[in-house]
Amino acid sequence: MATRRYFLAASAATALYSSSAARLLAQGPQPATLALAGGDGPQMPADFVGLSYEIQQLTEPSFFSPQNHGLIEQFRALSPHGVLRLGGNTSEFAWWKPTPETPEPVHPKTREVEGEPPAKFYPVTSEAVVNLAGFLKATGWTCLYGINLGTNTPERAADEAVFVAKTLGSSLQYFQVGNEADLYNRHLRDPQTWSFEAYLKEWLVMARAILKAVPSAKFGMPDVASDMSWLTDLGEAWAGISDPPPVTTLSHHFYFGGPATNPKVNIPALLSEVERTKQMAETATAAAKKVPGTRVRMTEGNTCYRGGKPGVSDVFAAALWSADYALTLASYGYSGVNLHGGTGQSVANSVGGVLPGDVMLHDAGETPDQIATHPHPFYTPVGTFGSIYKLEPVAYGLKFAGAFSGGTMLPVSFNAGGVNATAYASRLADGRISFIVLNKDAEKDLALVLSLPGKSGELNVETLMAPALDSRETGIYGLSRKISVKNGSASVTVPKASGMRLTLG
Ligand code: BDP
Repeated sequence: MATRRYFLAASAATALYSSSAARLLAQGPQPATLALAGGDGPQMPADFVGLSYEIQQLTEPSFFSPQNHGLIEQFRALSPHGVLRLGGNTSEFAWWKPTPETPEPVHPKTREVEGEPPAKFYPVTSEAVVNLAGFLKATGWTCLYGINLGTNTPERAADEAVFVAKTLGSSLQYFQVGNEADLYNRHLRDPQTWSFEAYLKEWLVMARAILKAVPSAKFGMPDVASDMSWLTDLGEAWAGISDPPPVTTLSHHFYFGGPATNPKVNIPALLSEVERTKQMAETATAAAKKVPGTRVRMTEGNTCYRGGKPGVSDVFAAALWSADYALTLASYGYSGVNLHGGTGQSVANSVGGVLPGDVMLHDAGETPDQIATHPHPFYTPVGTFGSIYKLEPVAYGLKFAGAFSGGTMLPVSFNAGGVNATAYASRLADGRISFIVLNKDAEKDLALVLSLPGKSGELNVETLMAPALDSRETGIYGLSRKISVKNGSASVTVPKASGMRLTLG
């Protein structure tokens, strides 16, 4: 069955190829050149690929559990060694309930603002953490575990950390204390006094309490929503902290735009975003140099905040974006990328109860049945349809980029000849050289000449494609067709709106 499905997929890809070849004759492919620029770039960790879920997902202990075979299968299909990050806006409303008898603590007051969860507190139980441990073992993934900083006490944080560390064992990479603290001025702290300095002070108290109880604990921080100056400030402050807790990761989030009603969140804009990503990566990697032993990870992000935008977040364009975004960050030396998602309910709760994308679809006249065909949230990498789980386009992009995991990024010299395309290369863990070309252009095919001085042989071809940029279907297809390298050069057409991976040998 699997073979037959694969065969059908591959022939669909060939058919797509021929139809784009016909269109290409009409317009003519645009010449482009690609070569290795020399030298080695950063190493891309084997566990670069990651997902991010709300901590509130743990209120359903059967979700991350060794019995949830469908979800385990999709995690493994996405990556054999991924990283599950648990956090999100809901992490500030979680309380640790180690036993059924543990009473609910008195919570501090929070303000109700648009886009943030209302003051509905919920317990995280030891049963959920035990199940999570089994889920991680079954997937081969590790975990970044988020602990409430917004409405917690150091004692409860330490208690939870002890149980989590003991239960997850080597599946726990580190603790993240606080989610998007740069936005606490909205609903959790006094806007007059809240600042990076105030955050660092609170964070140190929590981290030290955890460390005292779990001497092996490691941390990632500051997990900002968007204020990258907090990473710079952290880099500046680090040398002055006496006996700092062990931080392995500087983290930040990234959403291309939002919310769904924002007309600026559209496919052409998503596929031409480059500058902001690069600027953020430059700021973050410069800060990480000042905090010894750290790398940067983009721990939560996606195409469109407040749950994504139908027609942008849940279509093939999101796959080309995620592939490009992940490889850009790998080129900067990031340790990984975690795309946010989960169930519709947990993400709706994280943004105040409703997904703006649902309101949009309803206003556009879609029936509840039609709306239910979209993944919820719209940006989720793994769609949940009842008990069926499915990799969505944005996950295929991350998987496509993830093929370079474990290798060394190799700088390239790429002339795209006016086409909206990007290119990356890697020396894979097995030593083979592999290129990824992402043709994000809606109109132009790329006639690529790949220069491989002194090499001969054949290039294996794998494609990331779909019928159209706004198609809900996406696939990665290994083609039986090989491309020969003659006199150190190979020619291949990369059709518009598609990705291609070319691997030598
Ligand atoms: C982030 C939050 C996360 C939300 C997401 C969104 O950390 O909980 O689900 O935005 O708005 O800022 O979609």
